[in-house]
Amino acid sequence: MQRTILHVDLDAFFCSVEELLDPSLTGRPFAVGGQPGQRGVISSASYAARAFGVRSAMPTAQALRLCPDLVLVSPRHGMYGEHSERVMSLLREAAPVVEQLSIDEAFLDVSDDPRPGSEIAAHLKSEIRLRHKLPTSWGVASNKLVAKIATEVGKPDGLVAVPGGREGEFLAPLPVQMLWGVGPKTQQVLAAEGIKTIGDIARWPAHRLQAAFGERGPELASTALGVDTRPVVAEHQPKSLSAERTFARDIHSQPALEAVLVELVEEVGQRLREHDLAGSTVRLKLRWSDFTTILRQASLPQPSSVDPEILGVVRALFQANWKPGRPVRLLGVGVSGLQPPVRQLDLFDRTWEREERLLRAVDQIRQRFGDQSVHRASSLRRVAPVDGESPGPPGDPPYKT
Ligand code: DCP
Ligand code: MG
Repeated sequence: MQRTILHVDLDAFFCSVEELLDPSLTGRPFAVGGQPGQRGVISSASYAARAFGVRSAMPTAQALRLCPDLVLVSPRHGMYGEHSERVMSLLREAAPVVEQLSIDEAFLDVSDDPRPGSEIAAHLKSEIRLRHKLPTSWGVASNKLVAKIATEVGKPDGLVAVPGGREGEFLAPLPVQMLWGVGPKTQQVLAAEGIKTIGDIARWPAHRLQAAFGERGPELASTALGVDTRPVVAEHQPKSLSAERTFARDIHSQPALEAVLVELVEEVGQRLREHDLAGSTVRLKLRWSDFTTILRQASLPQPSSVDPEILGVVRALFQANWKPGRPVRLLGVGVSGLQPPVRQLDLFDRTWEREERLLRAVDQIRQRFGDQSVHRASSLRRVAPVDGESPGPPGDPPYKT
């Protein structure tokens, strides 16, 4: 099946964010970068500055020689990170598979969407412009290689769609350095052979490519024709994972509330293990019946994805903050400080290993039969969430039935 891959890159990203905060910069030659006296370099150049030859990674002193009126803005990285995160979450809401490549660049696989890729890209482009006031360029193609080059070709504020089957034709007139993997060295070898465009590579006999580039030859030939089978791979690196329940009716029984905590920990623990992550900080969210909400957090002794370890901290937070008899409307459990799990196994104590094996088996069963199939005995006292299915157990009256 032919895939539909979108590539997006924000235009002059750091500069565009600066323009948001100081609209007087718009249209002017300016750049975000370090001071020339401190051997600063340019991070991002506005398109007006690029007309003078100013580019990213250029020493600021050189940029000022090219464009004496260049306005220099000091970088504010925290802010760029926040804007990037907003745009990336918009993309993640819109597409099932999003692979973020850098602070301002991502691939989206929208093959399952029946709409044409260019329509999806145009929609997202205007959403980002409308909601986040930032300009983007888009490439649409049947693979990552061609989509990324299409973005480059259309910059700034572009949208270039390459119809399936016409990848080679699209690439042919472009300079060889636009191909991934063609650095200055390869470019030199190609130039010596009179090869300047991607089409020149495609036309070159296979045996000559092989002679010049060895085993890279065939790869270069297929790349020049616009062939690329790499999948778009969503990075599974959330910042935190959480789960919460709002109750149909407020709950004031401690055992019932603690049973919900067990369920929430199981849910979060399962997702941690799915992502192959461990968390170092545990958060409890508790909303009283009058809607006042408290958030309390504590650190784990070591990063963990093991339910009983997380539950131990959650329970302690709950017991320290819950006021006996006071009705609760919502409970939530979150884990942050996520990182790949590192468990230094004590060679003589394999209990954690056993526990992890058990949890993984439970996760697999849940995947096959649905979430409600396996619970630890202690959480079998079920509580009905607002959007839940079954009412609470008998003997614990405050649930809506
Ligand atoms: N960046 C940097 N140093 C570099 C290259 C980039 O600090 N050598 C930062 C600043 C850029 C951001 O990363 O704003 C994104 O890089 P891009 O290569 O996408 O460059 P721009 O977004 O600035 O411009 P373009 O419109 O070409 O994408
Ligand atoms: Mg960019």
